[in-house]
Amino acid sequence: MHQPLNILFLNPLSDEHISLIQQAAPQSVIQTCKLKEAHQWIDHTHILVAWGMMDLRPLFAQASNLQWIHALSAGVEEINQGDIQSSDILLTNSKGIHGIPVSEHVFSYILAFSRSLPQALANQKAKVWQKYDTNEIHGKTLGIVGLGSIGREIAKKAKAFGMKVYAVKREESEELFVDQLFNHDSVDEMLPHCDYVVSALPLTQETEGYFNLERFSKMKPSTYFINIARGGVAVEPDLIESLEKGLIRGAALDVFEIEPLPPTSPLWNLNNVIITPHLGAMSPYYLDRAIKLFADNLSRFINGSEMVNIIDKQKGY
Ligand code: OXD
Repeated sequence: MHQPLNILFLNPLSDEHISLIQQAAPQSVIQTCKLKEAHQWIDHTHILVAWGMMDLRPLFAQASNLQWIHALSAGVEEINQGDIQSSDILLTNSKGIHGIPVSEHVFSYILAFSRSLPQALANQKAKVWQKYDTNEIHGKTLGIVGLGSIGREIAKKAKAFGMKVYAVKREESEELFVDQLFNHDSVDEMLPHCDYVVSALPLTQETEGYFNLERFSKMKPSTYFINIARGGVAVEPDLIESLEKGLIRGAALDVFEIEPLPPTSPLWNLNNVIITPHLGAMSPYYLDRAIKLFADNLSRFINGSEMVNIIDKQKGY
């Protein structure tokens, strides 16, 4: 490929990031801008790098040279819509770089519940010195629904804590850190045994509403539900009802059907819920990892070798 390759980034880049990309593609011209400014550059753009929650459809009619869209996130559900979904433009994501921060985030929730940290913080605020219930996660059962790179990192850490690990995965595989594998047909056999259930599923047509009242009813009244995937994999009114009726003990939620979570949501007022604003994957090292992955795929794109993280746009992951 000899003509300049125009790469448009809808995110700022450091000098180190730019030089990493230029090492992979010395003939590239890199432009960064905000989504609302992208129309100025899009008609000359060959590769567009964006976030999965950006709706790029308004740009698409002008994107006559576009060959590849890369998402800096794992989720691509906003990008993968309408004409973009039906086009033959390549779509890739940043799967594989989330395991460390998301698994640490999950364990911050699990340990917080187990050691009653929400209670500790409430007491501290009120200057109350009073003992409260504490527990151990050693020997408890963790059910991970969706065993990709994030799920596997959660499983590995769970084993280090001495937990029993169950996981739901579409296909059979040899798993080092999982005691028992289930599939989507047998998930309901797993749920009654879990002390913690972590949702790590991508949001697709098949997984939308996966955790509904029926599934929450299968869990124990002492189970904590954790969602670090996408809000849409759980039916939020069903989750709220399960929390209010005590079908489950609590929930830790990083993702919601509507984000930001509206102030009117009953979830804000439930004292058995921990809410974080969709930052499970965030860390000071996120962009470095994402750019490294992109630069590696860019060399593959230029050399015509097999690229990684290509999204099947019909399946959505
Ligand atoms: C992602 C996320 O999709 O962090 O990357 O939610």
